[in-house]
Amino acid sequence: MKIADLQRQKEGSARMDIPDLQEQVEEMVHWLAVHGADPEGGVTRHLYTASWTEAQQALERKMKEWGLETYYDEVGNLYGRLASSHSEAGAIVTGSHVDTVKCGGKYDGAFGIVAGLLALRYLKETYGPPVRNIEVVSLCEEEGSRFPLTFWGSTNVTGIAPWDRISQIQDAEGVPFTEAMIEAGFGLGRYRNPRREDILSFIELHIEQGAVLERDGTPIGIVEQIVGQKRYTIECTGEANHAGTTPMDLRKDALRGSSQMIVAIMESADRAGAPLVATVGNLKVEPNVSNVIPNKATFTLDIRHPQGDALDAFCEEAIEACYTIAQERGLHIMVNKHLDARPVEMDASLLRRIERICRHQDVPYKLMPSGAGHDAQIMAPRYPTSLIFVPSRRGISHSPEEYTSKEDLAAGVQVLIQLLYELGYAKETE
Ligand code: HGY
Ligand code: MN
Ligand code: MN
Repeated sequence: MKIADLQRQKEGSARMDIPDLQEQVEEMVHWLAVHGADPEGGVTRHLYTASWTEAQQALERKMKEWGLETYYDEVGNLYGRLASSHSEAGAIVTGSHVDTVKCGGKYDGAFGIVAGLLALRYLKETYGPPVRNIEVVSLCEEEGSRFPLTFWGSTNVTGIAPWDRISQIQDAEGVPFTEAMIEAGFGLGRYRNPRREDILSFIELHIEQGAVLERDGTPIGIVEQIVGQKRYTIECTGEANHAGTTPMDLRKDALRGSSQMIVAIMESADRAGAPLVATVGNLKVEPNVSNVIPNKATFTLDIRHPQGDALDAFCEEAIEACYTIAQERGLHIMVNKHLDARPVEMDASLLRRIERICRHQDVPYKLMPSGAGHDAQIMAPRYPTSLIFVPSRRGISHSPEEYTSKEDLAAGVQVLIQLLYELGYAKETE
């Protein structure tokens, strides 16, 4: 062990001296972003697509190059393991999701994976085999951007994935989920069962995707709680007809009905006020022709709130309003709920440990909630879990404008390294 590190250990955990860490992190983020670079800007790396496969394969090569054991599970989660000297030891896992939204940023998900890679390389080179296995995971899917299904990676790790639903879902081009999974080489029984019973802690390092840390000039956010979120797809069916010859009172206009539903939900969200948020991110109109009254309109609904009962009450009222409007307008609606992620607290003792590390490293931090959903909220009910934020410039995310400075990226990696060191190498962790 390097003298400097012995010294560091004695005084408590100051920052590790890792030459050009800032440049390494920034380089790795750009290196991964190449896979899925979208001509329209940003990164589009959807589950089981070619760019997704390229990214996983590039990460696997990097993990091997840095001396980690690598393996996939049956749905395409990719792990790099720094093996313990005690084979029966459990695993400290860090990482995030490799998929992105359409024309997303370089950092969302990806930063947590490359940070984990850099942390494991440093720990391996500096301390050798840990007491407990330490792993970095590139989770296959979190965003729900290609298929109406989210957290596919982490829900498989925790054993709650909706396998009963996947045979009925397809992407916007009509590609069935199962076909896409098999095409990417998964779901064929070739890899290990994704369910993990041996995870001792899950640590996710992620960009904030909000403007609080930047506004406060604070480099590290330690998340106390992640909001609950529900996602629906609402399909309205009316009657196609001639735009010129159909009197207004004889129409079954699916787009007019949907628009009324969307306005009703948004006005109800305005009345509910913060911290509730409601978003309609996708609206599809059929036949989508200027002189035909739409016979079908399908829209998505994303509702979030830190309290479970408030979230449930708002959603119940919103869906009720949709049925009432449909009835008034002679429309038929189908409501498909495809996500119900409960609000979840992060692990208190990990949170205290991260506070201590920030104080020792003399890095300002802020305890805060997360308005964005994360794999950590799926892991938290099953394993001690923590979520650590670094600032997002102007709070922008899910956009090519997403950016975090290399100084802030490196500060996050420093905290992660120390946390993994304490959890993975200390003889006893409290
Ligand atoms: O939508 C979210 O909250 C996350 O970025 N997937
Ligand atoms: Mn994310
Ligand atoms: Mn995201």
